Amino acid sequence: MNIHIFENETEVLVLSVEQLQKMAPHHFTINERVPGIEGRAFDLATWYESWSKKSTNPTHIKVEAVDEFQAMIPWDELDSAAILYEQNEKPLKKGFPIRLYVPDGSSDCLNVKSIVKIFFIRDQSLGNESSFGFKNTLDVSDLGKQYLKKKSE
Ligand SMILES: Nc1nc2c(c(=O)[nH]1)N[C@H]1C(S)=C(S)[C@@H](COP(=O)(O)O)O[C@H]1N2
Ligand SMILES: [Mo]
Repeated sequence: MNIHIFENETEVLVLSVEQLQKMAPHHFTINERVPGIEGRAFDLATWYESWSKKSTNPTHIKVEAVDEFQAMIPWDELDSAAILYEQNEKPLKKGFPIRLYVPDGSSDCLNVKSIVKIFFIRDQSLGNESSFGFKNTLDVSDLGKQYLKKKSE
């Protein structure tokens, strides 16, 4: 199962889990950031920075899962965000192909399992609140809700 990477709404990369994690400069065991969870993870922000070579950061990321659960998260909440990709040296049993953890996030609900799309978004108007939920039925931030609705029309 591949991971699709977008800049705003433009698909720019399609990667296997192996390709994705090999690009990442900073790996660690996830329990350094999320006590009680085991496995190997990489830092999301430095993955983006080392790949994109852009001088400024996105304003938000949006992640979308196989089951159409999604989350939109302001960049400022992602300081310790990590992508879990391996447990016991094997692919994830729960959350395959990859799972996001957002230790500085506003809710555990942002720890999206089974991510297949990551959007790096530059749009200040999306505001400072994170949002999550199933596609088209988001229940947290009105701004995020409007944005996702607009994009799905
Ligand atoms: N793909 C996907 N990820 C998801 C969800 C979901 O329904 N689908 N639920 C979220 C919510 S609301 C919570 S509280 C956590 C629960 O994580 P857990 O299954 O490890 O307890 O996963 C989040 N990640
Ligand atoms: Mo949740």
